[in-house]
Amino acid sequence: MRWSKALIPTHKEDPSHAETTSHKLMLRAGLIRKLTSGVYSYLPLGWRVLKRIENIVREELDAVGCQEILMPVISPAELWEETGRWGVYGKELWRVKDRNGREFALGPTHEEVVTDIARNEINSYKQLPFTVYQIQTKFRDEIRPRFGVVRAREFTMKDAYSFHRDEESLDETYRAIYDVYSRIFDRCDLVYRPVEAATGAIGGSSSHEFMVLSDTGESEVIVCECGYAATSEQAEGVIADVMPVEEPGAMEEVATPGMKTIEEVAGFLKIDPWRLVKTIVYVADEEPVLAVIRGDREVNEEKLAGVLGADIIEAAPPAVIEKVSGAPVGFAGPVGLANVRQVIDRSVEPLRNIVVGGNKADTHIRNVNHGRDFTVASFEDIAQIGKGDACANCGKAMDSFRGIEVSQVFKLGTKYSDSMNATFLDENGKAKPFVMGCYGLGVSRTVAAVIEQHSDDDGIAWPMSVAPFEALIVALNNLKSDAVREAAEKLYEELKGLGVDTLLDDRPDSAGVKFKDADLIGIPVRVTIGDRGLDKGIMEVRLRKSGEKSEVPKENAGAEVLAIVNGLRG
Ligand code: 9G3
Repeated sequence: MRWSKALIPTHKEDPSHAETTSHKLMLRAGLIRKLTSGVYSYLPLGWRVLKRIENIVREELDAVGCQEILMPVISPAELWEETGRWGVYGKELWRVKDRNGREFALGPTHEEVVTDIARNEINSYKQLPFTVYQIQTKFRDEIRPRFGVVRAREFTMKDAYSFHRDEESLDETYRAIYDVYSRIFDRCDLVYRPVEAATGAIGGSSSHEFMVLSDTGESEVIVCECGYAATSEQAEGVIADVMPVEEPGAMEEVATPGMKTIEEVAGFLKIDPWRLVKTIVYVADEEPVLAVIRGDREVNEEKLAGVLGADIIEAAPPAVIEKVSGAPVGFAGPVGLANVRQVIDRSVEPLRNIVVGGNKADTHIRNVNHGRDFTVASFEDIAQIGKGDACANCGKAMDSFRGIEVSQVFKLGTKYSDSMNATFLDENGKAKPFVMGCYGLGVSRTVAAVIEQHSDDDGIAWPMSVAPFEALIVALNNLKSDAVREAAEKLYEELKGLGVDTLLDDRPDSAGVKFKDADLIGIPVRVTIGDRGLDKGIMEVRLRKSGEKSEVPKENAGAEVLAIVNGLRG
């Protein structure tokens, strides 16, 4: 491609609204342009990278026998009603109507559609297992799209679905795809970490996410040197603080006028935040529930939902809090509310003489002791676990890092085949529901993840495996110097003939502009052709990532550059 004819609108300045490195650089290097909130166009460079990553995904999935298909973006509401998800998902499910007023979903994922295909086409155990995948545009009407393509409302996902006669067969595919993802991200030159993940509303028995390490990643990953790793939604662990052993004191109400927050009350009563045990009112499957936890810790709603066996769990609105506690927001507590279901975090067990809300306006109670002043049937683990907490496996203090979730694998079990009556006949002619797995990989999100890990102050430094071009020829002063123009054209044709994806910067711009742009768009191998070099019979080669420079003889430049590109192709 000739730059003078290409649509590569680079910018010197960071766009003010972009917060992350990848978002800034994808805009500055002319890879994407925003159409509307969370919706992007991919310009030539962005599109080429997307295609490079898609092809790596295809090669690796095809190599393990997955079959590529393409399902419709749009699917009828009736299908989503069969699994109950039309109602479960709120505004995030992008719904549209056709000319007759019939309702449809713009697909955020395709469990329903693919299970419909399976129930119509597969009827014997002999046809199992099989795995299909698609690379397709997904729609999720995010409440707050941000970070460019990382949390977009329209994005490209590879989503795969596997069908099995039993869990054992599913486990084999789960492991195979897990290994495929490792190969894909290795080939994309990404530093990643598979972690245990919450299955969430999708259901199913287990799940892993692949996290690409990035300081601006939205996910927090808790890790231990023993190998344990999990997202903060899911992380198990022990709050290992040693608490002072105290004799239980006499319970007494204290006036805490207008003090609602932990800081205000702890400050006023001159106590440590951990001693002020907070009570958060939730509504789980329409029932009020009190979650009781140390004042300096947060409730993990995934875990609370798990303890309650609830599908839908939400923090109670003020009206419910007042009704349940008989007090304004900020004064709820476990004492005297035995009629409301209470879940007490196990971090409360070692505490003595705690302070809790008094279930009365402007009132707290001090010297409260569980067992005596409120009953605890069993202590549960509902705490958000983080850096510094003890590993549940080995007891060591855990660490944390931030990451971008680029893919996820799920064991779905029969959740979808049961609700959609998707069955096959086993050896004995008995109808059985498919056991399913599903596997996602955010292709457009991976573009951003690569930039997060392969960029510097000058711009993007693409790994050769996903670069939009493999070599960039920078012709200096090319409009005035015939020698430069001819040598550049010759090398361009030669490299293309040798199968090297080459971009020729034949623009009339100055050397400074060309070198700045070269560093910004990050093509791995840059060949500079200028009069001074030609006079010495050489061309300068510079590797974008290392900055390493070398000279190649102008006669043999094509073969020399090919050798360098091959060295980086791996
Ligand atoms: C929805 C909406 C958003 C969603 C889902 C459904 C996430 C939903 C989870 C998955 C699970 C796997 C196949 C590929 C890999 C991920 N957000 N999930 O099911 F209706 Cl609006 O998508 N699906």
